[in-house]
Amino acid sequence: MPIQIVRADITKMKVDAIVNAANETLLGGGGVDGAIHNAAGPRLLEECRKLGGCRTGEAKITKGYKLPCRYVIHTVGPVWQGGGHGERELLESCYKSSLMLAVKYRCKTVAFPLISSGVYGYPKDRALRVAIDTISAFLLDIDEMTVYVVIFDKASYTIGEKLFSDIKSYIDDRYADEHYDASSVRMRQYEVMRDGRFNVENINAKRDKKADTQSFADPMPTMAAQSVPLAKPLSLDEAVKQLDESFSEMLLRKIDERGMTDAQCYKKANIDRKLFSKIRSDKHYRPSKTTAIAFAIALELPLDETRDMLMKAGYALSHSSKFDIIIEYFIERGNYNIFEINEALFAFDQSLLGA
Ligand code: AR6
Repeated sequence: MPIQIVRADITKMKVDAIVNAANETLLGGGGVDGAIHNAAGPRLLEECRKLGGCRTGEAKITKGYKLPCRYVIHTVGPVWQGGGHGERELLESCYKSSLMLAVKYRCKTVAFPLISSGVYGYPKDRALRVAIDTISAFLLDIDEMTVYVVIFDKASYTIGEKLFSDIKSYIDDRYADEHYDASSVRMRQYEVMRDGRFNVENINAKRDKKADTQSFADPMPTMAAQSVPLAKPLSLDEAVKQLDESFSEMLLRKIDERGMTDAQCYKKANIDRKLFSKIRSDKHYRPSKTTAIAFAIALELPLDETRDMLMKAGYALSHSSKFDIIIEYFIERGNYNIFEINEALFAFDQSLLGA
């Protein structure tokens, strides 16, 4: 997944480069800067002394010393002064300058803290938005790089924001239906089995062999049973033959119908090129649920088409899963920004979209 939001201590991350939220002297300080210097050992400071400082919005690179990463990219974020003093532009520039250095040093994996969002006072929700927007725009032109946005202290993070309280009440409303939904689906499944009609689970199991490694537990994986044509009992062989367009075929058809290029689609889906190629070249590829939804979002499919597409991969959306309800929330509002969706999923401790 090209961009991942993770909760971690950045000093522990085994990536090519971590980014330090430094100050203009580059001689260390508190917050993440202090933690990085502590973990790297005194030779980091020795190298920093030779750099002659760094201007706000710019970045410089050093080795990682005792850290598990190869490099530390030091950037200096703006001090928040209410938002009217070019803070956003300077913060964007921190991300861009750091990423340019990462490319120059052939880094494939880079981890950023939320620059300026601690001592420098940039509101965390806005700092996260700037991080995600800037990194995703940068990655449009770069393949094969994974960028981690590291959130350290979740308690203070965005959950109090309006968007999230809206989502919370949306979830609360939908959860009310949960028991009804789950039991009615189980009942339909039971009826299908009892009538001796073919068992979709067997077919799904057969296709599961091709599932990618990042599996995602679907709360009701057999819900696909509802829409399978059930005119007369079929043997398993016959049933398999009747499986119509596969996920991969549907995906490629929709990309064409929308006049998108493959790259536009997988980038918008936050999926890396390698995984996309696998799906493209294997007609029977069965993606994880998060991957399947990521493509539905990239294609801006309405809810019914999203459901169809998920069904092709053996999944459903249900009201007994917070994850599913959050996805529904965004699709219903026509908000197909995968990074915003991921921020919300992250805030609710759910798996993120993408690979
Ligand atoms: N891993 C990941 N994120 C962290 C960690 C960690 N170990 N520790 C803190 N954070 P800050 P700034 C988060 O204050 O606002 C220093 O003194 C933290 O929760 O480190 O850019 C410098 O020398 C917050 O979200 O950096 C400068 O003088 C984010 O990192 C000044 O602070 C950034 O918080 C820079 O202030």
